[in-house]
Amino acid sequence: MDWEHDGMTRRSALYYGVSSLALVCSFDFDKRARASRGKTSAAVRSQASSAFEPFQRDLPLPPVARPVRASKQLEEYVMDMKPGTAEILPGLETPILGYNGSFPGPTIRARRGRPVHVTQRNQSGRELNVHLHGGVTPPEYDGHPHDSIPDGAERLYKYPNVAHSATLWYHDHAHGETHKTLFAGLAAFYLLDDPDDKHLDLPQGDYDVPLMIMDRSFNKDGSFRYRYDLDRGFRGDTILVNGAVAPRMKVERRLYRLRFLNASNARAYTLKLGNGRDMIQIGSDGGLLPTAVRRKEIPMEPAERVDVIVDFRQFGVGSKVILHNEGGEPSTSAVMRFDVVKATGAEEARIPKLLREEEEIPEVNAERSWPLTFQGLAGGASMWQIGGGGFNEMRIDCRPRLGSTELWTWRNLSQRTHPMHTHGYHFRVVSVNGKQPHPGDRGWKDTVAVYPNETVVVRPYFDYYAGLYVFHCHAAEHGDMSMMGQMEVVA
Ligand SMILES: [Cu+2]
Repeated sequence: MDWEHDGMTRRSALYYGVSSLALVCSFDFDKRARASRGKTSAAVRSQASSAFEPFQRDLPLPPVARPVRASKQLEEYVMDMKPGTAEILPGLETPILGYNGSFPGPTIRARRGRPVHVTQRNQSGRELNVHLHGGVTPPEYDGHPHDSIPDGAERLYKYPNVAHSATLWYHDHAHGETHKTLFAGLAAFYLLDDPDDKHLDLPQGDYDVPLMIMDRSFNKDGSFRYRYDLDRGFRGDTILVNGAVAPRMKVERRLYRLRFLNASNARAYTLKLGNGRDMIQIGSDGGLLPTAVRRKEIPMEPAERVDVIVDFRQFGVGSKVILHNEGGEPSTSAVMRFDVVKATGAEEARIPKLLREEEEIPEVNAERSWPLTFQGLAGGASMWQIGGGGFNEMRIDCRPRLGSTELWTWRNLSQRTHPMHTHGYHFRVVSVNGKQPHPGDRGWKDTVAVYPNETVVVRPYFDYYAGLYVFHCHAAEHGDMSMMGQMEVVA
């Protein structure tokens, strides 16, 4: 497998300045993909429009990973990162790169207080690593971009599961390559539950549904079609949920917990249910909010998670309720549809008012300011920068003290949105342009949208592990080139 820039290598693309070029790339898993290059999804659409019609397929659920060994103290998994195929468009096989060759990858269901060990075997033909996004993980298992698994090798990742219950996900974080590997399919859920949440009576089992939202474009033979755009990041013309084109899902007239994850390279969504029906937000990146928040629209930048409860009892049997992406193009405005059917049993879940007590956190120990800029370079190339510099593995950008909190100011001096992500630690959003953040953003976060010309102040809490971690923009094309810094948390 390799990655093409239509004859232009990444290096020469950088030399000539990718910012002004829209490079057409094809994810070249086999000869058929290569032969069909040049055909866009638009062409496919005109020939097989039904494949792209929304609501033609039932929502698939990602497979659930089975541990190879499990005890009360530990669960152990073995996974292969390898090529596979996915049936996304009827009758066509889409080559993907996936955990166990599946797209999306297998969901790991973990329990707070019980560690999970995952042996990741790299059979992909390229260097990879694994980042548990939102995980509170010792640095040696966090997936630092320069800490990779060579092709043919394997690596044991140990996740202690010490933090609160939350919707996490894992994905590749190879240096400079995430925009390709994430796009190719290396993404999966990691749902961390906490037995102490049981008293909340949240919807469970079939009524607790992970929804991985992403955008793609396709070649005529069904292979993914990628277009490099350093400025805006990749924008596809087709929305997938759990790997199906804008699917439909039968829902009973009862409460559902929906766990939204934006696993797109760079596309943001504004989710709206029907003509603006209530979604009750109960969680964000770092788990449950202090109190539930009623929302009619939910903006989601890449890598953000939002957990909501939807009360489908407000709809009659036979209702078809569309989840829209407000502000999407015509082909990217439908995300999925809920088809309401009769409830099979009594409702056991409820919508709790109080979800989690707000913790006291230590005083602010230091303040830092990070301007976010698009910098022209000699030779006409450009790069995204944090604090006036691109990523340099030899440079440590800050050294916070373990056990402290700090105030970090993201100042976006560019015309694009940057979803800023910290590894290893969560933060609270203190202010957005000097104002209080939206109540849905007042829980623990690990990724926050910083819109153009906006100033967002966050307060990271360096609570668990000392060591070297990265922080970066999660628009994959921005983070790779090279909007990323390093922090070394010192004990
Ligand atoms: Cu960015």
